[in-house]
Amino acid sequence: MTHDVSALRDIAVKAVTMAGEFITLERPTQLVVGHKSTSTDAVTQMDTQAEALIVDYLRSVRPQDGFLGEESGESATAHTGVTWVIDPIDGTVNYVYNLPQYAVSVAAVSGPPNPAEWTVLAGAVVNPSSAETWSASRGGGASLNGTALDAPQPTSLDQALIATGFGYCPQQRDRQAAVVRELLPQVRDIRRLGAASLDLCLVADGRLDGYYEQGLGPWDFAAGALIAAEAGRVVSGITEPTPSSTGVVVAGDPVHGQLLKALRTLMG
Ligand code: LIP
Repeated sequence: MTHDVSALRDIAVKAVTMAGEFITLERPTQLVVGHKSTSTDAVTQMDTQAEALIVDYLRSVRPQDGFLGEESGESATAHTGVTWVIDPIDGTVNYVYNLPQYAVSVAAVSGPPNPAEWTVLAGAVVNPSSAETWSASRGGGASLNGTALDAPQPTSLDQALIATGFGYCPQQRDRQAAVVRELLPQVRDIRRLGAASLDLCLVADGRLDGYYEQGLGPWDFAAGALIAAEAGRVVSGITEPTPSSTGVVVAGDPVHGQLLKALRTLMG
């Protein structure tokens, strides 16, 4: 089945734009903060309301598609073969603290709704705080606010600015801290910005030289991984060829290979 990836890209841009406006303009004075996997894994009423808004919009324009949302899970069979992968607020902790580094991420994928089997067709990520929207379509390139992305990249890991992130489980964070402690002397510097989709987009547009993380949800990286790939970056897992919850690694060539080798050595 062929898909109009350009049309899907436009829909993804409209979805993130609408939800980005909602979570900023309708932000209540008092956020109701709940928790999911651990006491620090925050979720607010804006996460769930923004996801519902996105699903309502997508259903209005693509009524036969499937959905996989961070907050509502998998719903609706993809009669068209297309599933929308939605993170209504990526960087929820930053959103709760009103730190301007959170995003809305929406991707359209074909095939089974899991990263090991799907093909990402189109995606969009918005940072409403900075009014920046990244988007891409498969084979159609990537852009930031409509300008094509083609940023140069460093050629060695020791000159690379690398971003990463940490999970919500203390035992996982302990292991992740051990890796970043050993990686730090090998790179220019480390950044921990708090939203995977934005980390991926910043690698795509050259404001980061690489990013890796373990323990992400598929909604965290579905759109950003396509945007980075269409911007000419190398996108992979750590132990697996494709991004998954076990790991995501994104950088330009040859830094990607150097970073992946260092991570595999450190993670054993
Ligand atoms: C976040 C990711 C981030 C990771 C955080 C959290 P959320 O997603 O975008 O990269 O380090 O721990 O998982 O929970 O804000 O949607």
